[in-house]
Amino acid sequence: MPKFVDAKPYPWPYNGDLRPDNTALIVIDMQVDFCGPGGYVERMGYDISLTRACIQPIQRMLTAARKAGLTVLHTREGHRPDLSDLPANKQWRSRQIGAGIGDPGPCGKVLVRGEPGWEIIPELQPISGEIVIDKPGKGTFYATDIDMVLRQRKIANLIFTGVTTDVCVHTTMREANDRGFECVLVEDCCAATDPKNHAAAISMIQMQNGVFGTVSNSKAVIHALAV
Ligand code: C5J
Repeated sequence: MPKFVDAKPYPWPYNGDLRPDNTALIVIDMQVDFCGPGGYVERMGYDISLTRACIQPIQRMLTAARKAGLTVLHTREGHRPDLSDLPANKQWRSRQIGAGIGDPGPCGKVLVRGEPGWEIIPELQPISGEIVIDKPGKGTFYATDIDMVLRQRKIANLIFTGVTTDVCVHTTMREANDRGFECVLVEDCCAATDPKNHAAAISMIQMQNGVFGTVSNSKAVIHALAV
């Protein structure tokens, strides 16, 4: 019996093959640096109440995904403590806006692995058995083993949540789509540093009858996982 999530522009997944063993929830970069006080995003001058708005919806999604037995993955953007994997232009740009990656701050060195700012926020801590992917870039498929992990588990469908909608979530969704994964972005479980960019990112997914996948909301996804 085919099973779909209500989504726009098309019900997801395209083929109705929605099962716990072929579907993963991915929670992108819900780290102190992106949604905590004194982290990277706040130091750049953005309002973290925007990036924090998706915490409760993600908590609900996590509860539903765990109950349904989905694979759950969490990602963390961050660099090696010696910064040997930090491109010079990325560091330069971050310094121009006052939040130099690798520089000390209230949450330790910005976006550096092992520092307090790099940790996943307490509200969304992974539990035993969940997969954590560390990535040096915006996309989760570049310089990581996520593709191998997903193929080993025979995952076909990916549910996207996290921050920021227009940067790491979008980049990862595009990468996954190019690799043949069937993607849905959960609108209220994602957030950006600028609501206009969040809306634009959603609109970009929905053009061309879902050029990178489709868009749903936590209520619809949770409902589909429960039936
Ligand atoms: C950004 C991210 N926005 N996680 N990273 O720099 O989206």
